[in-house]
Amino acid sequence: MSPSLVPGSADAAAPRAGSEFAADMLKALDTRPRSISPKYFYDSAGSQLFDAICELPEYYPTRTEIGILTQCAGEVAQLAGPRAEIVEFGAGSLLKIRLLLDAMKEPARYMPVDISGDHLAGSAAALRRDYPGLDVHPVVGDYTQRVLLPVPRAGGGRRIGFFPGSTIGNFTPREAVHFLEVAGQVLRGGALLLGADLVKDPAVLHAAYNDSAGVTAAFNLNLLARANRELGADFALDQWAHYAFYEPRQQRIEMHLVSRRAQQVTVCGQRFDFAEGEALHTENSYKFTIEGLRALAMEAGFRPGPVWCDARQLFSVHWLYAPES
Ligand code: AVI
Repeated sequence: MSPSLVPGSADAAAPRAGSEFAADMLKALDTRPRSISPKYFYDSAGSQLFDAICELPEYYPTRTEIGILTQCAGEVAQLAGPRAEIVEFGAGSLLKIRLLLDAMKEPARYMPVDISGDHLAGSAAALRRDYPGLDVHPVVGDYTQRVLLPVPRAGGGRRIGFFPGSTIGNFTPREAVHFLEVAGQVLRGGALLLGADLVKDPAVLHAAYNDSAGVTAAFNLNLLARANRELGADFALDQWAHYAFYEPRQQRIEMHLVSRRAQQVTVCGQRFDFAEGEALHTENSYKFTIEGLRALAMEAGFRPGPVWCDARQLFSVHWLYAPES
């Protein structure tokens, strides 16, 4: 399931020179250093590639987080209390939300917030079928901005936010604090259950973003393939290299696409020169210490609660109390 980092729209056959993707790609190519938001990875091909990444032996975050959630679901249910209303930021993974719903006492409402209505409709239908007593209420919107949610139900319990997968690591620290501030307003008086990948041996991180099957490389290169499909671009994919490395000072994985030779590329009818070795920066994936993540949450007005980790300290799941007012 895609992490729904406010994904772009699905594939389109015709070039759409006026789209947000077009504007952001042209801006990225015109600026130095060249850099574009990772949200453009997630067209339908990119979302499928991301699902495949989550299954890779080297990509530990998904299965580690599922293991932690399986272990802590009972405690989370206690903290949440009866008749909780769950707000998931992104349409998310059905498996992860089911782990919580199965442990909770009479969960009252589930509100996934995602920019892609199609994505939401699919998961909502499956959950309605399996949890007949649950009010499944998808909300189409950009969860990094203030979204309008239905008023709390009469007699309902606490509002609990859910933001798994360490998608918070794909934001800049400033964007992360902004997201948490927005989430804090939505969850007022409730709490947020947040998944965050941890700082660790760089070799483990390196392998996770440079898998031997080349799926992460295909995921990165799909950005150029998407530009070819949607923007009438002419990126020759075999002339670009996937480059991912851990930058310890910033505690982040950086992903880039590096030009294998001097070349010219046309995007939306405009020409751009790339020197050999010149790069387009496509993603940051920040890693956190437990204290660092808690400090970030406090900056946005949350009060840190319990934290759960796996035995190898690869990944963390945080209970964060939202501001009261
Ligand atoms: C969605 N996000 C948390 C993933 C990550 O690990 O930063 C995206 C990803 N990029 C390469 N592999 C996975």
